Amino acid sequence: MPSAASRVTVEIDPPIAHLRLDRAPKRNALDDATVAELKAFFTAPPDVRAVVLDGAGDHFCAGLDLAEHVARTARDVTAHSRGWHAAFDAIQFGPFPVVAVIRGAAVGGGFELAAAAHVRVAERSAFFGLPEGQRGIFLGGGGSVRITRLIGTSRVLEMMLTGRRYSAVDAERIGAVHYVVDDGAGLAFGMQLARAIAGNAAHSNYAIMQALPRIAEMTPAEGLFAEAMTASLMATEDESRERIAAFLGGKR
Ligand code: 1HE
Repeated sequence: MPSAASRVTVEIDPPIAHLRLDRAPKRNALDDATVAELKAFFTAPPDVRAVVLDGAGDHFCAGLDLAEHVARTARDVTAHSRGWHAAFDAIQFGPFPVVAVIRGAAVGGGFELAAAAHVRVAERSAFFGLPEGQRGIFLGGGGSVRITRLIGTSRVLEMMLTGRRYSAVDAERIGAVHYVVDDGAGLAFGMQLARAIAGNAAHSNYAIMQALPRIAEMTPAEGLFAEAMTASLMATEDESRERIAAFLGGKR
């Protein structure tokens, strides 16, 4: 049953939820209402095992709603940025993996939003840019942390200075997206990936999305210890034993 919210449409087809930024006339620019709806979804999630996130119309997301931003004071901008951090953290470190399907623009905050997802599928029309320098602003939705980790600080710096846009194919080359598919094929492919993800043990998916990025920030010694602890917690779940036994019993 589809349920329409004002900015984000949620459609549940168990075990997958399909979230769609639904503000095509403004190219799905992220105003406060949209970010609040995204955060609300991920902090009080329905009983699903994976999410597909895309945008209505020809563009995934035009980033920050610039019309809302013009009158903000320095203090407002800090609070706004921290609000985005909380919302995008709720996505990255939420209850289930998120597959972003990107067509057209994923620029500024739109790229930052895509970077908070766990798997990124780009249709050939997709392009990625960070026009903050052109607008006289800066990243504020976690891009300094997440996008730099995806493609490296040097590339982010160069994109921001020169206004360079990466095509879908180039985005895959530099590690910004995992897949490039034909125009119009993204949602079906994203759903297929989400169903594969949902077929994993939920506790493993949770550990993969929660532990891996944190371990990546640890010293090697800390990381190896955290990895061993995570491994022991995962492997001793009843479901893990059942899955391993099923494999050994010939089930593929
Ligand atoms: C917007 C926004 C927006 C479009 N805020 N209203 N983001 C940007 O600098 C990107 C700005 N947008 C664009 O570059 C283009 O709109 C697109 C390449 C995404 C799409 O182009 P196009 O030709 O299909 O659409 P358009 O004609 O540019 O825009 C259609 C409408 O959406 C128009 O409004 P209208 O009332 O005149 O019809 C635009 O004003 C509106 N619109 N993008 C507000 N972003 C927390 S820090 C994050 C920092 C950033 O994200 S900086 C990057 C901001």
